[in-house]
Amino acid sequence: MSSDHDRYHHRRTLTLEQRAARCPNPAGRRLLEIISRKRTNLCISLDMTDSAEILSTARLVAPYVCLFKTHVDIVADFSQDFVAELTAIAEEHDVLIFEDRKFADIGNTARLQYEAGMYRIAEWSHFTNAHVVSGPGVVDGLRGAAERLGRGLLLLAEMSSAGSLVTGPVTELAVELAAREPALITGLIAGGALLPDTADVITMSPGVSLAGEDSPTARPAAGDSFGQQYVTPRRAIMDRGTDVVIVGRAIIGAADPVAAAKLHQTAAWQAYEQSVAHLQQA
Ligand code: 5BU
Repeated sequence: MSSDHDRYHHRRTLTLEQRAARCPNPAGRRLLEIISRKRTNLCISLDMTDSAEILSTARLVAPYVCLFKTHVDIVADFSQDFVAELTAIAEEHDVLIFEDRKFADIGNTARLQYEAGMYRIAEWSHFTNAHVVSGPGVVDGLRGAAERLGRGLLLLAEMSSAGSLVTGPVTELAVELAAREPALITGLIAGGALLPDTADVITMSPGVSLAGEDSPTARPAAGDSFGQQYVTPRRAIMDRGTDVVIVGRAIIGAADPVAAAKLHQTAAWQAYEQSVAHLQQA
């Protein structure tokens, strides 16, 4: 546990509501407002390959989440109608959309992948993310559409998978770029907060499940057969200072996804409230 505290900024000096008021990125501000209003810092990862299934699950879990995370390139019957329907559900339930595209090419190619092709991600996704392995140019490629449309960019600073090489200088570059330009780079994808909360950078963490490795009921160590590693919402939020937990199969793969969404929402929100309790007393 002490290594979590050494690595991550787990101690909060601001509530998420206070951070909304000062957030320099329009999508980030909206997200922090939604989180505070709906009392949910849970992002659902809608990793299904059938559009009807994604839409029906999105409808069911929408009241309990702040963000729908998509991988549109796995949708077998992708269409702009699908996107329009997902957007309508999101608007009705006060949810934003995050296409987990993980751009990783040179800036000009990333720009085309973001704006063009059959997906036209920039047009509908409030957030998208990028690796910085190719250098800072990828951010400049995404900048034009992001600034024009008020989108938020998230940089990958850490990954949840075993043996990840998103470490060392890659992590450092992502953190440096986010710290320098929070009006464009709304956040970091990481196991926990790599910057203090006054940096106006939102941290989102995948690899979260109530059956995470620190759960008393996890037997044996939680994960999947492809190297995914899980921690509980409590560890990600309280010990590692993350803001938003990203949960996929622990909800969409559950026998009752609505019940699982409620359980994850409650656990994540309670952990957040506990992590700011000292501020409200002060
Ligand atoms: P899961 O079903 O909760 O394991 O899904 C996790 C989701 O988060 C899935 O869509 C991944 O692509 C995504 N993810 C991740 O698991 N780990 C990472 O480091 C990053 C993204 Br970045």
